[in-house]
Amino acid sequence: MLTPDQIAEHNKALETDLAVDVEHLSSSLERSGRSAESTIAALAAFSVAAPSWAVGTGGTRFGRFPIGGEPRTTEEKIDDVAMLNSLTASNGSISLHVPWDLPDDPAGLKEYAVDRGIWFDAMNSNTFQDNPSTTDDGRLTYKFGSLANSDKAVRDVAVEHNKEVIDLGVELGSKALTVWLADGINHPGQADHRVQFEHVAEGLSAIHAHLPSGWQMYTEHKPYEPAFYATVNFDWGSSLLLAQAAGPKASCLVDLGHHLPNANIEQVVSRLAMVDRLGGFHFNDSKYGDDDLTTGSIKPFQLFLIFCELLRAGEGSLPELAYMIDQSHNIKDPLEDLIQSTEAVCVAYAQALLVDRDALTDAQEVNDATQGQEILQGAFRTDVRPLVAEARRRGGGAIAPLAGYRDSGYRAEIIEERGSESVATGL
Ligand code: RM4
Ligand code: MN
Ligand code: MN
Repeated sequence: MLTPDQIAEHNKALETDLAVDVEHLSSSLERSGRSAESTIAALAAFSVAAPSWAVGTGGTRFGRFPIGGEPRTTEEKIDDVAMLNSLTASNGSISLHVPWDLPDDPAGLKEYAVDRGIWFDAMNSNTFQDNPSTTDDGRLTYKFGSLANSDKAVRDVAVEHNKEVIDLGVELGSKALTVWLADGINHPGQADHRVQFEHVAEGLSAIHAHLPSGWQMYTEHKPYEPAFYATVNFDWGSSLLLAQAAGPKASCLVDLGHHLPNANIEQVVSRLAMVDRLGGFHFNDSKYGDDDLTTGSIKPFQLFLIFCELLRAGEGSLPELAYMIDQSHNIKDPLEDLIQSTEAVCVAYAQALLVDRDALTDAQEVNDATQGQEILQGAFRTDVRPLVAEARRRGGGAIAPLAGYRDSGYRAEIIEERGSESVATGL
């Protein structure tokens, strides 16, 4: 990770211009009664978790092209996230995926992370791949599902695995478990929708019973893939039913790529928040399906509207949810993609903070659709990047994190250290 001195050196050349830009934007916002300072303060307090499975290169079923220097261990993944956070000052945590991450010495790993200013966000279980240690040395398989499997022995090991992930999370200081299941049906007639749902509900409630106090559990829906005809937890409605069946500490996690085309995700967010079952996000962007593209690169307006709904739910402040990035970096340097995604999340958040919510409510009350749109567009079209950069600078990060990353030579350094052939665990 970059030292404060290195960051200061990078910032030195950019500080004067940034101050001018912030000043200019502040006065233009003030003219319409909005405050740059409060936006900067809110941004400075915001952090989005980095996924441990996305600091290596992603692949498709057609191929995978390792970038070089991919982390070989969870410690090296933490090093990458610490590097990212030293630049962005907004990625203070890592979300682990088990067994892709399976530390021998959890206490040592926790210390390693703490030393680098990183904490552990939600833990992710994995019952979408067979894992000899959890599937009884290969005798049992998740080929036909995990919590939904017709074989009780398989369902039991899947529950057991989730409990072990919680136990590991407790040792690391995490406070939540995210359950994304691949369970579903590939061929009509293969299994019964209702029976599968009931099995999953029962399994989730057994996992829920294992949650320590202060813990949360998130159900993450996805319409298809790897099951191509039906997925048990396929939409927010099923996710809500499953969270309700699991218990009071369960809520729904919205992965932005896990919706059928044209789904109104901001409305999904509104509904889940309304019933107090919105748990968190996996940020990414999507053109067709679970594309895991750079957040904000395809539908930035949607991202902005999602943040508007979040601020609506939190009455002007961001609710305390699990905010994570979940992406697959197939051709870009993963750290560069995470820098861009973090910037996009912060930009959308800042723009949403600029919405005059009282004026919007007034316009809605008199059915002034034109004015309602003006208010949203006015905020969305504001170039808030100086505020985001200023928040980063005040948090000890780089004014221009992408340039800072490129100038640092980090990738070349880790290729030297880890080799050009290393392949991180993940998909
Ligand atoms: C899934 C889903 C999960 C993630 C896996 C790797 O599509 O998004 O959140 O853990 O991919
Ligand atoms: Mn996800
Ligand atoms: Mn996904």
